[in-house]
Amino acid sequence: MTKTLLLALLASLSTPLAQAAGEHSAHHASAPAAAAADFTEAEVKKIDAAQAKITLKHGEIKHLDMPPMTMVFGVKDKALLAKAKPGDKVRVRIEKDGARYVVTALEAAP
Ligand SMILES: [Cu+2]
Repeated sequence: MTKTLLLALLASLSTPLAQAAGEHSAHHASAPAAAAADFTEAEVKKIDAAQAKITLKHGEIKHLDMPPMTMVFGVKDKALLAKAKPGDKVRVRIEKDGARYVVTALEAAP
């Protein structure tokens, strides 16, 4: 009984939030969805395959409101690390995953 009430309460609380999120994305529907995670120019500084980490000197990441800097990222898939080596100029897609930033795509710079 208590559990049911709690679930009902949670459901009623989360519904307005979900609607707000839906309206928010609808509001920005005119911009391409990919704009939320555009590719960012970067230079590979260091690769740590064992830890699935990559150090990048990246350009401005507009969708994350981050200025250019050198920092360490996690990677979504370790296989991405095989595509690059230190010194390479690359383009990466960076996305926020909870409290950390992860590289979800990586390709050689054109
Ligand atoms: Cu950064």
